[in-house]
Amino acid sequence: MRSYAAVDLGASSGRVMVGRVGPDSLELAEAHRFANRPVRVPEGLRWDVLSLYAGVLDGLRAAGAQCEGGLDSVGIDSWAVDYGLLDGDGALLGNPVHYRDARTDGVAEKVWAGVPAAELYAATGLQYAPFNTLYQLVAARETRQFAHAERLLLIPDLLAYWLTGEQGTELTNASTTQLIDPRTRTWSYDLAARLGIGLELFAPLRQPGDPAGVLRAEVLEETGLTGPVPVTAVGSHDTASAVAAVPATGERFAYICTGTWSLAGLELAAPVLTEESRAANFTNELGLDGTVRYLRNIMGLWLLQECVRAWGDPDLGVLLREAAAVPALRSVVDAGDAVFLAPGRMPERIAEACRATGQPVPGTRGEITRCILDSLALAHRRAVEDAQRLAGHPVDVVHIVGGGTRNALLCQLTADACGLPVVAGPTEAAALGNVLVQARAHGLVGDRADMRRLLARTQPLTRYEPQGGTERWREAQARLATR
Ligand code: ADP
Ligand code: LRH
Repeated sequence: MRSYAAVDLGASSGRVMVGRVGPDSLELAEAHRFANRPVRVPEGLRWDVLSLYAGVLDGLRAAGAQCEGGLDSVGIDSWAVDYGLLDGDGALLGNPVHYRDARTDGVAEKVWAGVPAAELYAATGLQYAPFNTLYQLVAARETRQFAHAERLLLIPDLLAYWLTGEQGTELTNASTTQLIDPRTRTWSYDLAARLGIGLELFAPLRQPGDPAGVLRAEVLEETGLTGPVPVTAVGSHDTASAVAAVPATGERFAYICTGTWSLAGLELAAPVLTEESRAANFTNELGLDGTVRYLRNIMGLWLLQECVRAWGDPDLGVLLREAAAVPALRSVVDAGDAVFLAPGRMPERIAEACRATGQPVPGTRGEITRCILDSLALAHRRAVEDAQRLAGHPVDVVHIVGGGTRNALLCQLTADACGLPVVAGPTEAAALGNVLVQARAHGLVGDRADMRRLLARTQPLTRYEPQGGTERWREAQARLATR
């Protein structure tokens, strides 16, 4: 048995998990979980990256205490696109900007005036999202802070740098910058040159499984770990790690990674770069072993998180029971719509969207929660259908992984909406994908299919069969289409 620590930072919480892997066994235990609370300062919305790093150190200490034989390696994954800037001495220049910050408002239109959106898609395969790193960089480059920057490290790479002193840019997360060509799986040099983005800002690319240094002496001292403890590059984009841990037993599957976001789509061998795919806003992010994560971003449980915050944190279980008692599909909103991206006033914004589409306006907490869950299931259905059509890749089953697997109503609604069986689990998929890539780098597991077989054998999974009513979902979809 070997022990691996997986640092997994989601937009709503961070955790350090311990994975114990043997030739035919895989166990995951939580060492430490901490809140990820962004902070609004006068200049905008920022990640509290020092508090996250403190959570990582606390987590590594707790992980070490759980493993008598010590940790065999550490891997780090987090949400995508965001970064820290370093000066020439390697010091962080300010708190990383949150991808929901308003600084990218209107930036895409300026970029498209120089490089049309169709050319950007052909070169990078990335869906339009205002927060893609490319647009963030264009928004940032006139600032004084940027003028002092000599290095850009994506969030997991920044934490790995603080832990080890070594710098790199892990590929799966680099693919979310919109500066990578998904065919060559390296930088899109022409595009960067046309946009005046200096690629020397980025540290050299790393592949999942590459060594990424060892914990520094001060880190060992602070965490009580005994060295040397290697850090291994994993699919450092949390969605790459989560997709690696989809426990599929064949090729004909779709996945939905549910957490703050719902990321719904397919694992493909090659990118889909057609104009139709661009119009449908599908992205081609890079996964393990030459795979492409062909998916659409859906606002996800963020919609509910923001309502819960507005309502003063009521119990989630109670809300979900209330929602289950509300009649289905009374009102739905477009859960893919970027109008829901920014924080604040979420119950009101959902009510406004229902009013604008001539549907009953949900009033109670239960009704609003139901509207969110119906809307998410509907968006899941659209993404799964569109992905199959656009990629010519039919599926027989939908796998749901991530925090949303704990929401049985959402899983059942998704099965009903898609008209397909849903297999829900694992909940901590990103951490498991992180652990398995470390184990694979150390020769403990074989290829991706072996990883998935091990997951299917060892992890608790729940199956939801569709219970009919597909026609009602089609009708609800039509309500939004005729807006
Ligand atoms: P992220 O990694 O983006 O921070 P997670 O995968 O941790 O997100 O998922 C968080 C979501 O999981 C929450 O927003 C919540 O809706 C859902 N969730 C967490 N616990 C429960 C629970 N006990 N019952 C139902 N849903 C839950
Ligand atoms: C999910 C995620 C998603 C990105 C978003 C910024 O945590 O990494 O894949 O699109 O955050």
